[in-house]
Amino acid sequence: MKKLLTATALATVCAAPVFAQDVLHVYNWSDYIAEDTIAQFEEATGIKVTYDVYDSNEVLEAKLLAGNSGYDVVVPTAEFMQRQIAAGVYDKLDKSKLPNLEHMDPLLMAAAANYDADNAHATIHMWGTTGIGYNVGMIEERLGADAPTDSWALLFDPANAAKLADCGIATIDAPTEVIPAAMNYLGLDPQSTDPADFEAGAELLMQIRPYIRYFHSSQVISDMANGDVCLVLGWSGDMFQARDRADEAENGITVGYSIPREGALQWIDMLAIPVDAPHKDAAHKFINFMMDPQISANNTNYVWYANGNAASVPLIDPDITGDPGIFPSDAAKAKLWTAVVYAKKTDRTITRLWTTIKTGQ
Ligand code: N2P
Repeated sequence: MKKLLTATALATVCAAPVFAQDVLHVYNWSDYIAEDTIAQFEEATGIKVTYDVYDSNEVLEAKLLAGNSGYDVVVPTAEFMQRQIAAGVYDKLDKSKLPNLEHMDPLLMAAAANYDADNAHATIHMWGTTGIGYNVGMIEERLGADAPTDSWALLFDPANAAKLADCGIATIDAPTEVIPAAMNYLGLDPQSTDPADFEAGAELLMQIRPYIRYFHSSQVISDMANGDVCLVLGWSGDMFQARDRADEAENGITVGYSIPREGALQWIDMLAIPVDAPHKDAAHKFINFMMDPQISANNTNYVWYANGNAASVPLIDPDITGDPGIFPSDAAKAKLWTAVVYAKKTDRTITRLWTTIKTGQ
């Protein structure tokens, strides 16, 4: 009997660490990974993944700041991440467990290091732009063949928005991306933190507010693909996913995406490990797996976003590497701006204005 007890106790002790590393909780943006990546990771490592999604940095931030989210890997946008690092939300990466870091693009990692010195806390998942998705046929019907589909004027000129209201205008629910876009159209600095500039951007948004059908960051993909909306202020890859879905459905809808000629926000989304993550070893395995060139290319080929992995580029579909909406020309790149890390006070201004815009009063 005594022997048996000892054996059981021993088994418990030995089994515990194995079980502790056996699962992984990932919290990622919706529509942001190839459909078979998780299954491939589970098969390669024996780790069982619980996978949840969100579509807003604000939602992710609230969970992380509350603590004990239970998540092991999360995907914050870099400027949000910088603030979260300062708040002590993330653990440093153990780079000895991430040999695939060698495949990352040094220039993009340097850009990310502006938000996280030495890339100590995170690596890149994907990057993209916040621009204009549109239904080619519906826009042409209402505004003619020379509709300004390459300009913010398509949306922000109230005369255009009024004519497109019936086919449906939507925007992502991302105030720190949408209000600066309006500022950019007005000729103001989209990186400004002057409250008067945010007020001006919000005022412009209020002018087109009667023509906006809704504010939602993930619904816009299927609605654009189905022709339920015709104009979206949205994320590059999501609009390409909409185009892909429409093409596959052969529903006669052609979706376009443009980086407006006035400029657009270029953002970088990161893979990071919360400081209270329960399964840190598995988290490193996952992040390393995501930096495998083939896995990284598979993800890009599925979600239509550029990744940060230099070695994956030759494995990416030429339709994607050749698309100026995903891999912008140098001229377009010169017009892109990066996000500002806002102070609390600025955040409050933005939140207040956004509430006004959304409620329309
Ligand atoms: C994925 C959207 C992620 C882009 N659907 C947000 N930075």
